[in-house]
Amino acid sequence: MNSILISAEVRAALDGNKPVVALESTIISHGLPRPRNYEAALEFEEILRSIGVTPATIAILDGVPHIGLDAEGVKRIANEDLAKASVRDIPILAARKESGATTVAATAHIASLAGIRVFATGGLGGVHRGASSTFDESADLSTLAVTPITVVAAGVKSVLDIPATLERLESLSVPVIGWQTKEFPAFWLNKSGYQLDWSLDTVEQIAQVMVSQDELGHGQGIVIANPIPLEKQWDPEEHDRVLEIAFKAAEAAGIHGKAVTPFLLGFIVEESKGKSLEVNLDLARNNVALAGRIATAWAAR
Ligand code: PSU
Ligand code: MN
Repeated sequence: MNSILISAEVRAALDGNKPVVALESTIISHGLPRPRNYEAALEFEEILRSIGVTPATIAILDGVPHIGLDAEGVKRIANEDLAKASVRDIPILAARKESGATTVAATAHIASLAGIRVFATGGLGGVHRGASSTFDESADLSTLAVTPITVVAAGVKSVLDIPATLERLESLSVPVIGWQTKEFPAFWLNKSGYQLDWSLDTVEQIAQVMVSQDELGHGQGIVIANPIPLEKQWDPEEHDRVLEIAFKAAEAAGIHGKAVTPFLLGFIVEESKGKSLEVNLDLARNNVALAGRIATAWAAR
């Protein structure tokens, strides 16, 4: 494929049937503040390398979708003001030779074009509150309906409509499997109050479901819902307090559409005096580590 640049490291791992985990760049460029975002990008990659898994951080640089970034590429996604790119933006950025940080949807799509089967993120995009009138639903959901990749996420942020997101994943035939739990997590919080149909306890079982889905599914993805450990979650009362004022601030500032998520995240980090950021980093590390283990089980089967 000439239109995609796969790094030598990722190419070698894929050709050798070694474990590979895709990582998104929007979480780095829009989801985490500088300079922690740069440290986090390096740290997520290091977590994978330390367990023998090849990281494949994905971004569009000067029109070329990159799978696996060099040191310069990681610096660019952390420090440049990149556009947030979803699936529909990829061909346009390519034609215009522009750069973009890939969302879960765009990362999953590009990763799967290269045959990568496991992907770690923080939280999945989902159905926004008020979507029944705004129709604001992340393309992460519709993309997972047609993209055979296993995404490890700590659920969706509680700024979204969690039950509506779960309903949409059901409509789209995307299985949501709790990692050692039957309760869907709420990103910063270990529990959301919403139950799942399925829970798995070992990475080998997840790899086996991936095999079965390849045989019996129609090319959709799988969501592995991985709660942040209870002792590391954000204090639920503080969480509720900060979210309430974050929504009011977004409304007062007239923020709409795809600007809402980055605005709320930034506001919440400030209002929580950095606590939400620490929790965000912890849950992302937790997801990267589990994704690494799933990719290892997948490569070994
Ligand atoms: N959740 C986070 N941090 C993020 C995002 C989600 O905790 O940065 C990003 C992801 O890249 C996700 C995107 O794919 O937001 C969803 O945005 P939208 O709702 O505009 O599709
Ligand atoms: Mn949207």
